[in-house]
This record gives sequence, structure tokens and C-alpha cells, in this order.
Amino acid sequence: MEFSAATKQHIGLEERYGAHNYHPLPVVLSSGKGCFVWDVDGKRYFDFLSAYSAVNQGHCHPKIVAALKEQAEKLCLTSRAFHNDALGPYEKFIHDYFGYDKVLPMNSGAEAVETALKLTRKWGYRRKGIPENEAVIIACEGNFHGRTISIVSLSTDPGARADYGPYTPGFEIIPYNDPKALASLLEKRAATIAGFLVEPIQGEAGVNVPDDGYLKSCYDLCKKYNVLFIADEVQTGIARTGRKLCCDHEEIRPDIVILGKAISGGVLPVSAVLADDEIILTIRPGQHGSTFGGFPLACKVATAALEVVEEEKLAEKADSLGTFFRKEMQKIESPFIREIRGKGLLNAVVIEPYNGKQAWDVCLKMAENGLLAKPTHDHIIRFAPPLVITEEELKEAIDIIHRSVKSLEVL
Ligand code: IF1
Repeated sequence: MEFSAATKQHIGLEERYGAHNYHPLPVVLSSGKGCFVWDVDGKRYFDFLSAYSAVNQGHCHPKIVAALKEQAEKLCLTSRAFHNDALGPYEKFIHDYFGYDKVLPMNSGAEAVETALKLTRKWGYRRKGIPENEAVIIACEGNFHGRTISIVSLSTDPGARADYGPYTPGFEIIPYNDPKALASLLEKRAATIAGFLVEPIQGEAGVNVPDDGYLKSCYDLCKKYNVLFIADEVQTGIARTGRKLCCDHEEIRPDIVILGKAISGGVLPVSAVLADDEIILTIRPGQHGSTFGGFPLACKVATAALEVVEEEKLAEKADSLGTFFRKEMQKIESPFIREIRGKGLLNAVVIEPYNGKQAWDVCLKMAENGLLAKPTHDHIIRFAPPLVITEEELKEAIDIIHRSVKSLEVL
């Protein structure tokens, strides 16, 4: 890929003055609208990452930006030392939207996961009667729940956890998509197990879709052993997989729901933990919080972002366009394409290295042809456009993917 002076200049600045904790594709973005982004040279790309499913409503959605602007000129932040006229209405909106008694508002996804872990331990001691400091939370192999020290303590990815010890204790790991593994651990140790934390689809692991009925089986086991079923819907929630929440596909109601990313349409870091009173009221005043958690700007932006999901029927769109995407991708005959999987508009293609080329090369070629996507775990390319993409735009994007893999087949 040839780089313009502007691209080189921006990448150089990040190289020199920024920490090197990422390895981005060599593209410098400057603006975005709907399912498109433009780089510093004015080149247009389909955004098929959507900031890891944070931009489900499309870049710079006018309704969400308007809500941001209006509130930004009125009152941005009060802290929770005082009340304000945005938080209560937002909390009621979230209650009505998702059907849980209450919401605990936070900022990043990882903060919401940490909050869910703290709530689960609190509930374990205060409601289930687990002896102090003995609460255990189960997580799955291949999980990704964020990057704090406690969260990487339950990660099975060496790259995410190496050299961050000593690790937080109190976690047990079982295989994903294996209800029997959960059952046998609960049979043995239910008395001290407080919760089971699971992604309805494992995003980072490469859009790992479990068998139909997996979530329901685990949910029923949690009910049987008085263990909280905690759904991390940070990436799979907010219509991404074709339902409001991914757990809706199996008609289960998690005890705790963790939301982030697209709850704000990718405009501000906003996250949330949903639960009923028996769980969420175990945390009392002064026992948890955050300066920006639930701040007025977030309340207005998230309300607008969630209204957009309903008004534009984004879950229904993701469901039908996702089926169309997978069907069209199946038609591409290429030695690079080993497997296509996903639900709604959260999809991935497993790339078979060929001709000395692999997923990264496919992504570079697609970028050259005007579509941005990024590999996860070397050989898996995630394809997750904003849910506002039209069928026509999706067809054009699929054609780019097709042309890109074809062009790499020849030496
Ligand atoms: C990065 C991965 C995806 C998440 C789930 C919690 C969080 C995430 C299911 C934490 C965040 C982001 C983090 C971002 C890249 C992206 C990611 F590759 F890291 F793993 F999507 F798969 N639960 N995922 O997916 O939310 O604190 O980031 O707001 O770290 O580069 P966060």
C-alpha cells in the first residue's frame, strides 16, 4: 500500500508520542457518516468494524449528535454528589426499554463488567450467604470482558494477561458452549459459586456462536443452583445480532445484563449494568461509583441512541441483512474462505492462508478497495457494519470482499 504524506505524518505522530498498545491498519480516518468513513486524503471506506459494534446506529447519527450538542450547551457533568434533571428520566427510560428494576450507570464496558463482578460478589455474600472472601465466579475459555487486572485475571488469552500478575482470585474457567462443564462444576461447588459470566456470542474469540439452546441450558442450571446468570452484551447487545439483546434469541432473561458500546451509538463512552432490586440494591450508598457514571451528557446521548434503534428498526434490519450477508458470502468460491459464521450483522470469516497470504493481507487489499475490517486471532476477519447499512450498500461491500480475495488468489 502506498501512503500519502498526510497519512505518514499522522501515523508518525502516533508512533512518536503515543503508547504502542495497538497495531492499527495503516489508515488515518478523518470523518464518518452512516456506514462510511473517509480518510485524511478523502478516500471513502465501508466501515465493517463499527468500532467493534459501538457504532451500530452509523457514524455521527444526526439525532444522537443533536442530543449531544443540546445537552453540552446546558449541563455536562454534576457528579453524583447532587441530583440533576437528566439522570432520573434516563433511568426510567432504561427500565422501560429493557424491563429491569434498576440500572447502575458506568462509562466503559470494562467498568460495567467490574461493576457486575462486584454486584455478584456482594449478592453472593449478602443474599446467598457465601462465607466471606470465598465467592467464586465462573467464566469461559476464550472470553473477552475487558482489560482491567481483575478482568484479565479471568482471561485465557496469554496476550491479554501476561505480566499483569498477581491475578485476582475467585474465578473458575470452563469450556465455552459446554453446558455439561457448567453442570459438573455447579454440582460440586454451587455453595460458594455466586455467578456465571458469559458472552452470548464470543466476539474477540472470533464471533464464536454457541449451539442453539446453550444459553438456555446454562440459564436453567444457574436457576437450579441459585447462581447469577450474567450476560456480557457489551458487543452483542443493542440490536447487533438481530434482537434487542442477543439473549432474546433464546428467550432468557439474565439476572445481570452488561451493556456498553452502542448504547451511546459510539458517541461517548457509556455503559450500564441492569438487574432487579434483589441484586442491584446489595450495593449501598458509598460502596461503588464513578465521576462520570450516568452524567447528563451520557443520559441524553444514550436515550437518543436507543430511540434510534427502535425508530429505525435496527434489530429487524440486522436480522434480515445478516442472513443476506451470510448467504451471499457462501457463494464466494475461494481457497481463502474456510468458514462463514455469525448472527445478525455480527459475522466473521475464517481465512485459510493461501499463496503466502493471510487475513491481514486480505484486510489490506479490502482497504485498498474501500472496505475496512480487521482480523482477530490471526486468521479470523470480523465483518460488522453499522446496522443502518442498506441492502444496496451491503451488496457493494460484498462485491469488494469478493474482488479482494479473488485478486489475492493469483500470484
Ligand atoms: C480493545 C476486543 C472486541 C467486549 C465485551 C467488554 C468489553 C469489550 C464482550 C470491554 C470490549 C473491545 C475492546 C477493544 C477492542 C474490542 C474487542 F478485540 F478487544 F476484544 F470487541 F472483541 N465485553 N471490546 O467486546 O469494553 O472497556 O472496551 O469499553 O480493547 O481494543 P470496553
